[in-house]
Amino acid sequence: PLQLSHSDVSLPLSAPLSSLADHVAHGFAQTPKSLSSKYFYDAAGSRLFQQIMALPEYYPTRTELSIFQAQGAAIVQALQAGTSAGQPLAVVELGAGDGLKTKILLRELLAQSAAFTYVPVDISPSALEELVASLREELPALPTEPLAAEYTAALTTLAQRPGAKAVLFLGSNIGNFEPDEQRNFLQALAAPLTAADRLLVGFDLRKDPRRIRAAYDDAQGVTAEFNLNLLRRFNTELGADFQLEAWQHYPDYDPSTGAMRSWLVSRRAQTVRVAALGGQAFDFAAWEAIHTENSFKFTLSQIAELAKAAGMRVVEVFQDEAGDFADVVLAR
Ligand code: AVI
Repeated sequence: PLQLSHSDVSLPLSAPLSSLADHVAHGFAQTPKSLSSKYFYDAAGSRLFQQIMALPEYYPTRTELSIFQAQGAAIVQALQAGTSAGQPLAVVELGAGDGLKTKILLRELLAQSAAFTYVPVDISPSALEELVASLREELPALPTEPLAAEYTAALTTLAQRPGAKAVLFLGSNIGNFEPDEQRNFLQALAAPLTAADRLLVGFDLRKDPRRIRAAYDDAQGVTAEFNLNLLRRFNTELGADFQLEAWQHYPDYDPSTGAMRSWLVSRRAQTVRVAALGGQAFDFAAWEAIHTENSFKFTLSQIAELAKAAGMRVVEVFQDEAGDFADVVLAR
């Protein structure tokens, strides 16, 4: 396999990330033009997302953190409830990022003297390298097997790995999928699990629509930079000639469906060429919008329905006092 190395950390890359150029050609052929939010996370995008998580408007990260701080012991117990004492556990986390919240659960697992291996999976090799380096400092006794890969590769890892598993899918990452993709993905996640295994999924809940919208339209403009970074990435990696000042970040929340969507809006009529696609030209009308991200918000009954549709049951729901966010333990 490919090896990425950075200081003393080297990570196996399970497969090359699917081609960015193909994705752009395909996405710009759609109506409306549409790109996958998974491409936000190059090194600069991962850093911007870390800044977003610390913004005053962006409540999900600190709310989930507060749930783990207040109820971490109970969450960790619920994750191990199906396994017999002493049985080694693999804690597989999809989209681990900087692992800030997860470290609370990992410390709790270590304190409960569980024998376990942490398998963080992330699309961003740079974010994962930082996570592994920080774990070596902070939790040196913890066996860690990082995987720089997309979620689908994580499913293969899950299927191939024997023994008890706890799968973490935190931060409302699930909201970045369309509803049918949410169900299909949960179903695929459940398939390699046994009745003893547990899945912990973080869901951002419906709330004051203005608070939700503000979380994606912060006053400092970090989220705008994060969205625009996608175009910057195309310029650097694909030799595209996007003029960043000709684009505007536009977030839009629909309280009737819980769909928080982000767009990049063209401020004028313009043509963009992409060298990696043989200089192919793409026309954008004035105020035409490219869809770049979904961040769905959920109700508790929607979560129960989603679990059921994916062939899983809700074992326990952990929430903050205000009911802003839910961490839900699921089992087959
Ligand atoms: C990673 N994901 C759950 C974040 C979200 O809230 O959808 C990404 C994000 N996009 C803009 N702000 C944060």
